[in-house]
Amino acid sequence: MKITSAKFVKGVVGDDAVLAGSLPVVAFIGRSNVGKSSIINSLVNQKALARSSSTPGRTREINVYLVNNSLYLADLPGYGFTRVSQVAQNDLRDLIYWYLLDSEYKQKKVVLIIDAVVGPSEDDLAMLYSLSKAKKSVVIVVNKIDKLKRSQLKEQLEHIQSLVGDYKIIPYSAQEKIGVAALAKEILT
Ligand SMILES: Nc1nc2c(ncn2[C@@H]2O[C@H](COP(=O)(O)OP(=O)(O)OP(=O)(O)O)[C@@H](O)[C@H]2O)c(=O)[nH]1
Ligand SMILES: [Mg+2]
Repeated sequence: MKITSAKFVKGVVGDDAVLAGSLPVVAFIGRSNVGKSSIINSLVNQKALARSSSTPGRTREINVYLVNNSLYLADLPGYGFTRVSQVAQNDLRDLIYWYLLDSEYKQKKVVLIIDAVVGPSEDDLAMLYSLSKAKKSVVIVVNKIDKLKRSQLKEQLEHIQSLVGDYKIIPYSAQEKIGVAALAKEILT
């Protein structure tokens, strides 16, 4: 199956009918600047559907996109960005944790994105632990693999796999469009 249409629906900061289950939702989470928005753009093959910015921490809402008139993609704010105020960071964390863990909303899949160069941060591992406790269906995308040499990449993927356990890992580059078909298959089927 392919993504043939995609459009922005709305930005959400709390309870909203769009999240409530009329269509399945795939959520994208990860550190600020890890490439969540770029990955959505690469998946839907549009340059700027999801706002990607050089100003990390700017996304303060859950941005919801409709693909193929049958599935929502939810672009969540990033966590762990230290240059926004502590209060703002806490607000973002509350929104993320509320939507994924405390609310009644279901996700078809949660795509946890990890930076290929940095590897899993403490925040990433804490998030993964919470998601696994909540029995969410998680797939891990390791983004920005274009920044690593082939030999480094192999080593880093093994390292990441050893830290995340049995979860499936998809090596990815939103920039070079590597891994797009694998991720599309994972979230569409
Ligand atoms: N080299 C490389 N850079 C990338 C890749 N994906 C994203 N970037 C860059 O990383 C930066 C952040 O990308 P975004 O997609 O805005 O990241 P985000 O996770 O949505 O960021 P926030 O919304 O601020 O949390 C941008 O400068 C992108 O161009 C990739 O695969 N390779
Ligand atoms: Mg973003």
